[in-house]
Amino acid sequence: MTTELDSIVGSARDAFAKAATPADLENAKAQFLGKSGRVTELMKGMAQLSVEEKKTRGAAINVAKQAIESALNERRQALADQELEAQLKAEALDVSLPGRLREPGGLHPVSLTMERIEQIFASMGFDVADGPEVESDWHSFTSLNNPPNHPARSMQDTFYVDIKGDDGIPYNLRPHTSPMQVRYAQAHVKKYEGREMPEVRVIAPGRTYRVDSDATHSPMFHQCEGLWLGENVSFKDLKVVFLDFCRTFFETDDLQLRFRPSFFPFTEPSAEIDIQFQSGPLAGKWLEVAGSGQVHPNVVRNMGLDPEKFIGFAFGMGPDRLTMLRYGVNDLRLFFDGDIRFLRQFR
Ligand code: 2NL
Repeated sequence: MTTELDSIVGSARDAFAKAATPADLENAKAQFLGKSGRVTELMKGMAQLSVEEKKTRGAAINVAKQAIESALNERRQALADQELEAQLKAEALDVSLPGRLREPGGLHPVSLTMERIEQIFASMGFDVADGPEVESDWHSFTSLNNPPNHPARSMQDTFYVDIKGDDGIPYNLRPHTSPMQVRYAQAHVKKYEGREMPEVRVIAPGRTYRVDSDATHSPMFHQCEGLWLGENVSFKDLKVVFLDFCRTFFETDDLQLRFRPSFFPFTEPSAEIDIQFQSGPLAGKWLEVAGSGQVHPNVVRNMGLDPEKFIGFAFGMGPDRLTMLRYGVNDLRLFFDGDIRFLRQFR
């Protein structure tokens, strides 16, 4: 008798131990404690026994039943622990893993220069004008006193697109930002229609294009032009404005300016502007930083102004070159390679 119960308890323990999942375990439980489980069957078999026999037999079956239940609970707990452990392992957060570093971004060095130029000229009362990079032939050349087939056009040889303007001449990628100054001046004149217009004072920063590519020339480069037209604006004003700009831009008063006679179709007279630092790594060398001149009467007229009344100056400079000078960069192409190791130095 005892051996039979012992063997049932033993096989229950074996069955529970073999159950690999809670579902397996519940199935195994049914084989012993379920409606037609082996323990339940033993209880049913007690019906014919005498009261005395029922007592001892019942007690023995109960001991066996409790042993099976406690084996069951033990196994349930073990499986639950096992499951929890697997889950913890799977969902583990490794708090020792270093975070993914998101470095702060920054402006491109040439953009820093552009913003700096805009801010300095704005402080001198210049408007900042922004406009199309694909231009009509009239805006890029003819309005600037550079008619079709004029040899001076080769100074600003640029790229053309497959779209023709009203004049039958293809649109171009602007070789300078002067067309924007012509646009700005025309719009400014219109705004003052019928009223006295005091002056035009504007800079035009932006991307420009020319057929040129080496260590100091890129087919796409930046330019910032300036224009100041009024009733009595002279070369003296150009000198003051440009010297003030250079000293603020390079953060030094230890700087000389030199105007060297030159030629541009849109100015007469024309001059290259050179600067020389009196101290620092670039001291003693004349560095060309801009072209300039008194705006040609034809150009003033093309802006919708009377050249007998309005006179002034214009200049054009290269922010790429200014950036090279300010930071000591020796190859222009570094600005356009997009190498993060170079660019992050300006952050
Ligand atoms: C250069 C030469 C220059 C101008 C740009 C200009 C603009 C208008 C009218 C007259 Cl709207 N002139 N711009 C004048 C002289 C020189 O730039 O090679 N710069 C890097």
